[in-house]
Amino acid sequence: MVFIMGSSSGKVLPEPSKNGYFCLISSVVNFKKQETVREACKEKQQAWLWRGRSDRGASREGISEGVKESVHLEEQMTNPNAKFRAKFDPRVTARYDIKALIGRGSFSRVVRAEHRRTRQPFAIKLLEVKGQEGHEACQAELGVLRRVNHTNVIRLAEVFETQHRVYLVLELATGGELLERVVARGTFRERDATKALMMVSSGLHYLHTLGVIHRDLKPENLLYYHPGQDSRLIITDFGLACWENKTALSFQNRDDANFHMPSDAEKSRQVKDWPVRTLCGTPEYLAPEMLERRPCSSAVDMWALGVITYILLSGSLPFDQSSRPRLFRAILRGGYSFHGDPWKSVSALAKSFIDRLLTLEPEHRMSAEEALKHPWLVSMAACSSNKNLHRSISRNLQRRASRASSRCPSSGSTPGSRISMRSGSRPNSRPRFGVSNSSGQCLKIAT
Ligand code: PIT
Repeated sequence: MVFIMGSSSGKVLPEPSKNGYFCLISSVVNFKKQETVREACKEKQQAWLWRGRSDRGASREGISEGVKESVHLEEQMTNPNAKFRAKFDPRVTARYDIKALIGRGSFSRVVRAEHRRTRQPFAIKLLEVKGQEGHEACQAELGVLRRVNHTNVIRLAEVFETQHRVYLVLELATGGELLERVVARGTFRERDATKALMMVSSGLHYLHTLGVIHRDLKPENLLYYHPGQDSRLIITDFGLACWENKTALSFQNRDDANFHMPSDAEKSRQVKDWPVRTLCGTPEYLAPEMLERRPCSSAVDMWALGVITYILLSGSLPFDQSSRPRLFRAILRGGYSFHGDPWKSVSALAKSFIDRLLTLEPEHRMSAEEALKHPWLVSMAACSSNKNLHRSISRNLQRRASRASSRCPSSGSTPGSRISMRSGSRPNSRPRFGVSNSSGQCLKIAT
């Protein structure tokens, strides 16, 4: 079996077509969201912003090109953000004030920005679009984002398109990733897990009803809207999303006047074209039917939700083999267990929730609708264990992180897997735990 692996996140990406390599595959975003880091960078940025303004003034006053060039070079050396700022189309910067780089991937950047007139904060994702297939992938992502409107799904405000770049103006989520928050808290109980999972299931139910399969659901793609306790959780990153086959049918029944039917180009990433050739996603979260190249459906997201639930309650991965062939064999066997810490303290209902999601046969796997009705979620774990799982979860996450870095200290990544909480310590850095090959290139792995 041949798999195409790739990108700095270690995602398994769609295979190249016969006529060339698939360039723009997905938005692989490493986020830097910690306020402390922002504060640390602020001083530098403000100096740079100030100089940016004076530069503009200077050029109006007729400073020579040579001087401008050296100012530009100096700017790039002293401020790494200068480089990405230059990538913004004047139409975008006329409307938005670009504040800081908050995430970076192979073919994308995410910045924090402010609408100049309303002062409303946004996130802007810049996608580099290369070639016909890059264009199609981008249109597919856009096609999904244009249609979604739900509290637990990222919202798109507007889009700017140029020949080689697309700028997605998105709502700004500042509350951090799911796992960052778990670690940052002093306590974490089953009840807290159910709160988060209720929101994710609700977002998934909405997406699946619409006919969208996310295909890259993992903790890094679940962001809290704000830092407060009562924040909603948002599903992000639709770089690998596709339309389910049945969508064509469900579209016929839409009477919503605002509903815009996907064009053929947008629907190009429909599962009917993809199941046979395509393997994409992040290895540890891949459903068995994807590995077997069987037709995939929204059930692949539910499998990933099972993996996320397992991580959320234990800080470890259900399928955690150091090599990909072994990992994939474990997934195909459904070889996970509830042994070790803290599973003794976890309720039978919570385990049943995981079992119903990590079910090998997609037809028998719990759907998002069923998940929302599962007694563990419905009761918000009221009858379940009230044990504080925080210490075990943090310890397991930490263990995993140090194992990963000792295996591959230079890149901070392993050929195998890491549970990812994006690095908050360095702007533009790779995920601290995420899955990655060390080169950040696409690999072919034969199993
Ligand atoms: C935020 C804050 C942040 C990242 C994002 C949004 C990115 C979201 C995103 C990424 C995608 C996509 C849709 C949304 O298709 O740190 O508010 O690839």
